[in-house]
Amino acid sequence: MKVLVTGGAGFIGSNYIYYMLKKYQEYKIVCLDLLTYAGNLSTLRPIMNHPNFSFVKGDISDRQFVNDLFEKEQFDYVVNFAAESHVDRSIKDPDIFLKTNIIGTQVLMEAARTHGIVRYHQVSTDEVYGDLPLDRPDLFFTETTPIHTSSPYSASKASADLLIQAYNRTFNLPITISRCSNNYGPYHFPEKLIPLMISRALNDQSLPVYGQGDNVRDWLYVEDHCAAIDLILHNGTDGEVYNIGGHNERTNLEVVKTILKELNKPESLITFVEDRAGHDRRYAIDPAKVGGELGWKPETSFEKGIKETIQWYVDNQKWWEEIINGNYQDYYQAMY
Ligand code: NAD
Ligand code: TDX
Repeated sequence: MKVLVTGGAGFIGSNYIYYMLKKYQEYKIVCLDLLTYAGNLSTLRPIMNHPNFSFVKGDISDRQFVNDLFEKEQFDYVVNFAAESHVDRSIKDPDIFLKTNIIGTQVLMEAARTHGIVRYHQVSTDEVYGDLPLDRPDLFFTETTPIHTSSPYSASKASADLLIQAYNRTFNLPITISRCSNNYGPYHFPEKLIPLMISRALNDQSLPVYGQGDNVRDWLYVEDHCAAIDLILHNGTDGEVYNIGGHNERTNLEVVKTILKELNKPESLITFVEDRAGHDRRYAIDPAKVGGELGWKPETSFEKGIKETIQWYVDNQKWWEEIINGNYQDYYQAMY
């Protein structure tokens, strides 16, 4: 089997490639990544010479390029992680989100339709459902929760999901979609909450918490997400959406305090800053479908996962320092 993994130089895509190479010794994995600010080849360095792995630099929204790649490689599976993924950037500069997340997805599906494929899997997000109130802990996102997006990022991901469902219905393209909650773990780009707070705390810098820090996210260790995608790719039902989450809700302030405690740093580093525009209050996934139909359940508790993640950032300081000292720094200065 030959699998195209797009966005594999990013956070979840790279973890997925490591997961797949370990699990399926007979699979060929081709990573297609544009290496935007968020893509980092050093993440894939240990497998660059792996006999079952190859890397191609390119843009998923480049029709000719993608078509030529499909023609040459004859993929069995496509797993699309490639995206502009940061909500704050989508508020500042939405255009690229439409190009990559919507057009890029359509270009991949067109190529899959033209060349034939066993399955196209879209890595989507719980953000397509909007948010839940803070005072209704009994409510969860299910696969039938209406799409109700808040940010240009989530609207672009929802648009892609709708296009994929249209390609399934109209062209019989074999697809599945997964909508996962917030991931954390190794190789997470240090603009997102958990790696940002760990890297800044290690440097004794202030930790910018939006609003009052009471927004709630449902955190899942990245390897558990990878395992769920693998199950859906191979055993999921054509045309179906699967929610993925581990019932692990925390306020942002709780997460930041956990990181500070683990690193033995003072809570005085916390700085409350202006809230994110349109800030979603609470995400919470009901994972009953993927659990019931495919037998998936998360393996890593938050207590274990966050400890290991913090240790990874302590042990791999060079990885994130290179990012922070590079182009990312200009963006970071403009934001705060
Ligand atoms: P990331 O930003 O870390 O990685 C995105 C990768 O896509 C990067 O390597 C980047 O270079 C690449 N890319 C961007 N534009 C491209 C283009 N035009 N062509 C080819 N490659 C391109 O993102 P992530 O956090 O790993 O998220 C991966 C996917 O999972 C995204 O689709 C995101 O919407 C989804 N998702 C993320 C989370 C989360 O918590 N991080 C949760 C649910 C779903
Ligand atoms: O500096 C910060 N301070 C802060 O309080 C940052 C970067 C974030 N936050 C808050 C905003 C959110 O409530 O922390 C929470 C998490 O923020 P992000 O890490 O930006 O993630 P989120 O907006 O929840 O989106 C993430 O989960 C869903 C991913 O980035 C998306 O790609 C995924 O689809």
